[in-house]
Amino acid sequence: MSTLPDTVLSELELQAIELPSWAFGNSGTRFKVFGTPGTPRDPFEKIADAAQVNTYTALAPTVALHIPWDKVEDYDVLRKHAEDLGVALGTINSNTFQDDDYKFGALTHEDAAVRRKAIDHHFECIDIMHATGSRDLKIWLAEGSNYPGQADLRGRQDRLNESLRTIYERLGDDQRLVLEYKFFEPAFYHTDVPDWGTSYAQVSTLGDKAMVCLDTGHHAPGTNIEFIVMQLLRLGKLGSFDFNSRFYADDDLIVGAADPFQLFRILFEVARGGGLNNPDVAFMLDQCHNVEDKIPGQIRSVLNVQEMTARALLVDAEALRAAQVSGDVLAANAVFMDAFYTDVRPALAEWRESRGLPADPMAAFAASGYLQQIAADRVGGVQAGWGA
Ligand code: PSV
Ligand code: MN
Repeated sequence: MSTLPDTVLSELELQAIELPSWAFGNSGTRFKVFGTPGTPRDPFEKIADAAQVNTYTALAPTVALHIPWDKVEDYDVLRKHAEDLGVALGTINSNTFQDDDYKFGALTHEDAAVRRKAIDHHFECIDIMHATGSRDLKIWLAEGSNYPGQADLRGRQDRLNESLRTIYERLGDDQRLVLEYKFFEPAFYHTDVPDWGTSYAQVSTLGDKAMVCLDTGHHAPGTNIEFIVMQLLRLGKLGSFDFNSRFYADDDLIVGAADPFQLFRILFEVARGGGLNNPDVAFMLDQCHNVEDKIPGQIRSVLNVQEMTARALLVDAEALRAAQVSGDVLAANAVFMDAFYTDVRPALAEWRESRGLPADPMAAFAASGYLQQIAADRVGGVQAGWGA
């Protein structure tokens, strides 16, 4: 395929994928964190690196922050810094998973004082959102238990609802809350928000400004994630994606790396359900680059999303529908697979060039010397890590 249809290009032109600030810091496993020369030492340097991704792809105009990892004295200054680099500050992620008080829960804790502390943290996040101009507050809760009988499952669900309501009521008119689910980790027996159904049950009681966040790595192996995408879009409650890929657990690898076909299927359902370039559905990455360079890792990630979106948009909807209606199983599957197997890379390269972007953003970034420059410049200080 040498060119893509205008209908596809007009959708691709609007695509925006938010980058996680923490992807630019050092990260690793519980065994070892390998440092990289030039790793950012503060949120300003993380945003400078994120802006590089947008410069070479025009796909990543916003950067998500994690609080307290990205706390700064003055958020107006950080906001201005981002704008000067051609990007904006995006989703604010709360963090109730790294404080001793939260050992047995935060928003679900038995002790009202601990719940109050966790709620106050979210109030602080909302204050930051006002300063950064962010719309979304993303909440992921590391809450659960390890042993049967350890916790009162029902009571925790009730306290969670009460805490979320208190946070929700604090949101501004244009702000939203997105509640992320994850089936296990750090708790191994039960998790308080383990699945989309629980997130949906919780946010549905709050109101229109509360939505579900779907992190692609947060499902049991074999889960049909595109079915969940379809259902949440159908219910009007798919607020955002945390894109990444996984082989085993919550691996946080480059989106589309482990299973490009799954990413294609997800993006097909997004497009089918009206979720593409729909402001209600935020596309974000939630990844860590443990052994590869971080900026090229993010460039590769946004390109993977772009590529699979293009392929998903190539599905011949009429032919697919006709085959489905007539019960022609193999023809329907062939229409679907034809689009998946279409190599759109040459056409995308040509299209990028026509828009004044590099045909090959990975090569252009590598040739820019930016990585060598930051390795030379960022000497001294403490490199930021996942969690700092
Ligand atoms: C939890 O595993 C999670 O997916 C949440 O989105 C956190 O904010 C993020 O990872 C931290 O890396
Ligand atoms: Mn996530």
